[in-house]
Amino acid sequence: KKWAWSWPAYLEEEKAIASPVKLFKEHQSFPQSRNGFKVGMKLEGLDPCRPSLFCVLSVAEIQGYRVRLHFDGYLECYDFWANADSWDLKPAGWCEKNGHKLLLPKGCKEGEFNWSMYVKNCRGQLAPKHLFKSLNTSVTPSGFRAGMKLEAVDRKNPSLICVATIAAVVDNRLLIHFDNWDDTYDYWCDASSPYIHPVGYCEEAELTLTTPAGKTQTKTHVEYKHAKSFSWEKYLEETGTQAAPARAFKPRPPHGFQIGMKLEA
Ligand code: MLY
Repeated sequence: KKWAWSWPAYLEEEKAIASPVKLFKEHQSFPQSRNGFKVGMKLEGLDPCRPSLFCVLSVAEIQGYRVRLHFDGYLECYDFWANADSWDLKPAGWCEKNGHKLLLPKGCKEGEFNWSMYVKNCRGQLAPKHLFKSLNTSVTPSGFRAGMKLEAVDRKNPSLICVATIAAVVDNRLLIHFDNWDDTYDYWCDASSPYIHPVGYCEEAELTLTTPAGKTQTKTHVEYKHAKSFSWEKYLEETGTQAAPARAFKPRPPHGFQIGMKLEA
């Protein structure tokens, strides 16, 4: 006999209740709720595996409020899902306007790419500007400025907190760059991100601060990690830079977690 799985039977068996529908927002409840994007529309967006690099993308699939995005000219295995209102999605032309590099569709030559020609040639359609929520909401300036120094988590090596610089600021998003490292480690994050800390945080938290790799490149970051000689005060003076002011960092409520606590993840 075939046994068909069903929610009502399952809930009864488990003596469980379904989360009440009224607790969900419209875009969570209705699969047909539209986010405005359509399959085939083209846009610019951040590569989640390289979160400092904007790329030419096409909408490949839509599921409720989420969209699957495809890198033009690349294999489907790189496709990724994003929320329709994500800051990481931008209309065509945004990078040029804001002075950021755009990864072109595979095969396109630098300097020969032009959005209007491109969509015409592939009979595509640009995603219209009004679909991008992050462009249409005003933000209160965060106090962070390009050039300021801070301590930031290296997302490729997430156990490291390192000496870093704000390379760019747009809205309340910061482009984080690691001093004396190439830009493959760079990433955009929110001003309220737990990845970033004010100068002096590691010392206060008794954590090891990973200091900038030496200019000679003879020492690895591991050796520098144990270098006792690094001083923020000296470094800021030497580089003629400024620390990001502590007041720009938003306090977060205490989380209550303690070492050893069990949970499901
Ligand atoms: N294993 C890598 C770690 C690089 C860390 C870079 N961060 C600090 C930006 C290496 O030694 O090359």
